[in-house]
Amino acid sequence: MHSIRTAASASLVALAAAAGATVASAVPASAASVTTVKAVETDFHIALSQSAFRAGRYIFVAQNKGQTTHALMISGPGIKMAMTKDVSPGQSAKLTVTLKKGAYNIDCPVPGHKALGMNVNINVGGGTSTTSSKNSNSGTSGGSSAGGGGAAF
Ligand SMILES: [Cu+2]
Repeated sequence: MHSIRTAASASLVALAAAAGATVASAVPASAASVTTVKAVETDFHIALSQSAFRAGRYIFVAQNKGQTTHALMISGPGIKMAMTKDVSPGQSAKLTVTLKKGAYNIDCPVPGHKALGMNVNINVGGGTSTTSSKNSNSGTSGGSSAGGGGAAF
C-alpha cells in the first residue's frame, strides 16, 4: 500500500512547517504574551471578540464598522482613560493596555455614544482557569523561508 509513503511525506511536511514556525516565532512572544482583542464598533454598540479576560497585556483593536466616528476608551484598575484616537468609519485603531484583576469599563468617548449603548463592562480574573486562548496567529503565508537546506536526513 502506498499509504505508508503518504504518511512519511506528510510528516516531512509537518516537520518543515514546524521548523518554519519555530523560526517565525523567535520574536519574544512567549516571554510577554499579548492577547489581541477585536472591538467592533457600530452605531451604537461595541462587540468584543472575547468575554473572558485574565490579567495580562492586551491589544484592543477598535474597528469602526459604523457610519460615524467612534473611538475606544478603557478605564479601570491601573488605567486612567486609555483611549484610541478618533476612528473614522471603516478605519481601525489599536490600544495596548495591561489589565489587572478587577472590573474595567470599555466605552466610546465620543460625546453621547456611551449613553446610546457603546458601553461594555468586563471582569478580569486573577489567574483562574477560564482560559480562552485563541491562537489566531496561525497559517500566514506558507513557509517562505527560502531554501533552508531541506530534509538533510
Ligand atoms: Cu462612538
